[in-house]
Amino acid sequence: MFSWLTLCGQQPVVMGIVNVTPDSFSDGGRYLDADRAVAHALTLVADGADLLDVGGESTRPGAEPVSEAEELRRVLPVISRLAAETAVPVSIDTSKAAVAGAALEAGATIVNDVTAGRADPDILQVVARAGAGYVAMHMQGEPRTMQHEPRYHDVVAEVGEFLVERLAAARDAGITTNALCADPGIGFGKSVEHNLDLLARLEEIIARVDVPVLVGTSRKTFLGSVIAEASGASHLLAPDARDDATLATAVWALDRGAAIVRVHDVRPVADAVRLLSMMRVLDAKAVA
Ligand code: PMM
Repeated sequence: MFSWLTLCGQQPVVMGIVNVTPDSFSDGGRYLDADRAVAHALTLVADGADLLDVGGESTRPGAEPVSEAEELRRVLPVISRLAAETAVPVSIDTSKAAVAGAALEAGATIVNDVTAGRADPDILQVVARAGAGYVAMHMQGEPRTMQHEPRYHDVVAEVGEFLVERLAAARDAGITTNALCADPGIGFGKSVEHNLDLLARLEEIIARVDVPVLVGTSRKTFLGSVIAEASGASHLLAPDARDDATLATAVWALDRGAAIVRVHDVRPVADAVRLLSMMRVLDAKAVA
């Protein structure tokens, strides 16, 4: 039975991203071949990743859906090899119940669902039956259109409400509370200001959902926008030039209480987690 408490109860953890896709926004096409994807994943573990998130369908803004057969063809060989070759838990980034089921049989122990069970509600029973971990993420709209004028009255309140409702649906389907994790879905149907508000008021979301919270800012467009505006640049930085900004937001999220950060460039974030954990111990001693 998977438990997030066992994985991140003591200190926060770093989820390394393994995209086996031709079109992800920052690393599309680099690890489409299973050998390359596995080699990359093992490098992330050596860099300090505590878990690996394997995805076969891009969720970048404007992305077209991928068939179940194609998604399975991309992810299954990578998951079965990683389950055999590393000790860290493997998560499958999918919204399809059949892909989740096959990935769990191949050795994954977590399902990361960017639709929080809305795209294919059977996914919740699949997770419950397997005793797997589950990440429920907030998204407004769907990847093809989600960045066309996202609107909220109060983004933090609405994302919090959505997550509470989807976690209840997951519990109703039989997923235990210890197996649940929530994610505000940075960049999924949100403007730059919405993303910054969610980070600034992350503690409100964490207090509301009462399960570990995962935050994924890695290389996302809003970071490029903030840096371009601050530096007066006329164009966005390329995604893999956003790793310093990713580190800053990961440290912010961890300091506010995030339990899991999902990143492409693992090493600096893993170092930051170690340092933050040491500082927390010293801080607690100084107060006592
Ligand atoms: N972001 C992406 C994909 N999957 N899953 C969760 N839970 N949270 C995220 O923020 C998230 C995700 C998009 O980034 P990628 O294309 O670089 O993987």
